[in-house]
Amino acid sequence: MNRREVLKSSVGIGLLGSANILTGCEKAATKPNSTVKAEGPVVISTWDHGIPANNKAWEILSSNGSSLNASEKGVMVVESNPEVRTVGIGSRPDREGHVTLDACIMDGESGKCGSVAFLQDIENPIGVARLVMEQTPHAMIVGAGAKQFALSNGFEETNLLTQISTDEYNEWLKTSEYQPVINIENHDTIGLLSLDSSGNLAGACTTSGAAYKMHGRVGDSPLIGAGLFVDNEIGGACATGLGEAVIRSAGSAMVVETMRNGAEPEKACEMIVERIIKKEKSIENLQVGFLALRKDGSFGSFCIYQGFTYAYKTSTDEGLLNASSKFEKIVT
Ligand code: SD4
Repeated sequence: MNRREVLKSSVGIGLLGSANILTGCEKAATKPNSTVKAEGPVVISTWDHGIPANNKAWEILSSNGSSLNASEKGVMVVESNPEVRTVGIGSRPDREGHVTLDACIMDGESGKCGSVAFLQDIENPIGVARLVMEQTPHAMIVGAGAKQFALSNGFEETNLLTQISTDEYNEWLKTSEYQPVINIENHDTIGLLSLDSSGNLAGACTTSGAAYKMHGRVGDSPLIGAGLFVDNEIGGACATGLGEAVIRSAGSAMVVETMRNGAEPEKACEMIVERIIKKEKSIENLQVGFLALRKDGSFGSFCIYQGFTYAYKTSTDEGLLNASSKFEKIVT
């Protein structure tokens, strides 16, 4: 396919700092103030598949459950859906044909976190990450050790490679080109942040990472501070997009620190996106987006290229937002 990408700065045309509310497929008006104020329990999560994740999380939050449970169970819905091709079962494999998963969870109340990376044959890596947090003295377990830990704790060995992924992989092998296309799939990593009725924050992040990545590659999503960070005093943040750039910037931790220094959630996301743009040599094929949820329930998001969506749910409202972006991206 011959795709030419034309980047157009949106700053001059008033899109910077704005979030479009989408309901279903319908676009609503541009919001004048991009950080959304909300009270009481709140859940936000990345991409369109954030909607079912939020619905599950909301069942827990609305019955005074913990943000930790809400975050874990919310993203599990997406991990267990084989139609989501970038998280859990049904994911695209690496270039050697193996589905390998990364996930982490962080609990604001205890300040603890748990993570797994390069985990194979386990449908719900987020559940394993939670067990790492709660039942081991460690914060992160990877590869065969993580699988062994999961199996010994009752997780079942599951073939995560579906027929459609196998067929696509065989097609991919004909060229073996590794060129991730920004936003094309629109159903990426799920990062979810929640605030419960007790005022505690938690977050979870889970992914199969980049399709056709090198065997053994680990992205930002299982790395506390990169793909996810939660500080119960301030707020939480999570990331989606090219993990290598998020790792290089310690992205989510920096978003939280920027909120600590007084920035509103969306502004904090924007400042770290700007830092990444400045640092990276080329941003032509680089998408990074952050979500941030502050302790007071306000939230926001910012990404490099238009097209990153996120879902939110509060006691008064819910929907899908188009994250504010630095650039409009036109694919011709
Ligand atoms: C990774 N950040 O492994 C993940 C993938 C992702 O949008 O979120 N893509 O790099």
